[in-house]
Amino acid sequence: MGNYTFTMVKPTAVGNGNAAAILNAITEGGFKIKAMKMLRMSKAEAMVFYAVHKERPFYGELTDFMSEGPIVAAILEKDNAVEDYRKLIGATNPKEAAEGTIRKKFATDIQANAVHGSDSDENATIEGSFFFSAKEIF
Ligand code: FUP
Repeated sequence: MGNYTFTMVKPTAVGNGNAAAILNAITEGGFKIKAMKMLRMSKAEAMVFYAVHKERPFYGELTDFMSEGPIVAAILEKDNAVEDYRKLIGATNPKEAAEGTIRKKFATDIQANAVHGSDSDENATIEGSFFFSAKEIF
């Protein structure tokens, strides 16, 4: 069990002014912020980040969406971080997300689902390194 996960507050949630409320829910959920930045991904960067989904029918739309405005990227620390964070955010489709989860509260649909959360320790490391250099992680 790893102690780190990686998250992004997605463009719609940032655009709706919900980034601070989401970060508050994350820290209230027991996660420490080890690294954080606001940036806009290029389409090319989004295509690299989501390369695991390149055969999926939603790949084009997803990478357009993720590059249409700024995101907040962060590395989070907690015991059992990956699993606990996925519990805090809820199911990918907000219609299936449990009451009280971040996606239930802030997501509009399966694409604009408010936040990303890594699905494994290995991907948490890969995704964190995509956005942060060693001197940006505390
Ligand atoms: P999650 O790990 O919960 O973020 O979900 P997935 O890895 O299954 O999906 C990655 C992203 O693809 C989701 F955040 C939203 C997007 N997606 C769609 O846009 N349509 C779909 O049908 C499924 C996922």
